[in-house]
Amino acid sequence: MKKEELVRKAYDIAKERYAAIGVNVESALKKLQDLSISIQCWQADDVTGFENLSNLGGGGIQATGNYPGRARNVDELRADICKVLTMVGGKHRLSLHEIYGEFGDKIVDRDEVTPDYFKGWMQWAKENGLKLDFNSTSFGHPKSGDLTLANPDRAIRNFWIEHTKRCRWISEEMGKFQDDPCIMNIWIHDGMKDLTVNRFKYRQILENSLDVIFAKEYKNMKDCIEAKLFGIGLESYTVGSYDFYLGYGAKKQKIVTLDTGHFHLSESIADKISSLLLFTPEIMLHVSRPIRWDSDHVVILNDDIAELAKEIIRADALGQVHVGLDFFDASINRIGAYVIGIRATQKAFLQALLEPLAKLREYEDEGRYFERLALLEESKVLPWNAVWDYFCMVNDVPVGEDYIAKIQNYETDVTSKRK
Ligand code: RNT
Ligand code: ZN
Repeated sequence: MKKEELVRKAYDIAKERYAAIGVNVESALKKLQDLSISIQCWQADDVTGFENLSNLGGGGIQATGNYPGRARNVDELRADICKVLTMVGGKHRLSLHEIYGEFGDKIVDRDEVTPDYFKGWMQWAKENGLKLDFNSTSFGHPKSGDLTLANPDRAIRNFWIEHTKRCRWISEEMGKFQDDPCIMNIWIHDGMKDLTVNRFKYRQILENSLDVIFAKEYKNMKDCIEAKLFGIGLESYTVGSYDFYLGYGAKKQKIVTLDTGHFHLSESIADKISSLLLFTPEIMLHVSRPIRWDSDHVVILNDDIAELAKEIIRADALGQVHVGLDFFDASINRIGAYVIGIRATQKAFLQALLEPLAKLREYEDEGRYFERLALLEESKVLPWNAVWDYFCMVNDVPVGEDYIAKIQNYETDVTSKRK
């Protein structure tokens, strides 16, 4: 039997099987089709960017590995993203950092950046059916140091305030251009390596800096603030901790970004969804895979992401959650890393969308906890994979492991030639 026929047959059977437990497969597929994932541009080049500033230092993030073929310029990055898009179904977004502007040979410092450097990106995104999201960049710069927006030194602080304001302006222009809000994330590494006694002071400064940055209201962009547990070299104290940003977000109605690598490893990020939704306007996700620490491994379909997707669906919150990715593995084929991570995220949402929720809720309401656990357990092995294959087939992207060969070919023809 031809693969296409097999996929279709398995899908038909799966559909019936799901219908029997009250799950509408077609409506699940429709929702998956509409799920736009914000793809991180920085997996393509190991978070290097295209600035012409010489001294890159500070900031507590780092890609590990030196697999050949990273994108070295805007054109290569775009080509790589286009390749990735041929292997994942659905319409997606691209998340850019400020350091990915089209600066050419110019030296454009971070407090000088304007929307002009992103006009080309906007046009390209439009032509390729992508929407753009944005990030300010406070790491990897001579002025990064240990403190940026929380720096008591007024000159350094103002430099970063100016940078972040300009990033909001760029985001606004992107949002306007694409007629869809650009989601702008602010993550800063500010912290200290060792025992810190002025914790209160730096947090107060950060609050003030954010207030100044957010003073201007925009219509076509949305602000997100991302907390972190610690950074490399900044292990003892993080100014922008989760308590800090959750408090700020709840008070000032800003979106809190949940990076799945930014919490204690036994903490459930899934459990945070239903709390945040009560007190902050929306949620931004940075889906990542921490191994022992915030290692930013490629996302795979594991329990953490499966639970996270389920909590979003159970809270009926797809409309309020922006699903972004944040992993960067420089030790394997980077196109492959993207495709694995995006598809894993989609699989997690598909599983969640196929959960027999009505029945599970009924059991819970009636206090039938054995039945609830049994159905949760059995639904793990319902034929969701047949629905997944079908999704890929109708989206005209590789079914199953068929993408491996495509990525190998791209490596032979393109990325391996980048020296
Ligand atoms: C760092 C944060 C942040 C970055 C990107 C590149 O720990 O997760 O989101 O990974 O902005
Ligand atoms: Zn992140």
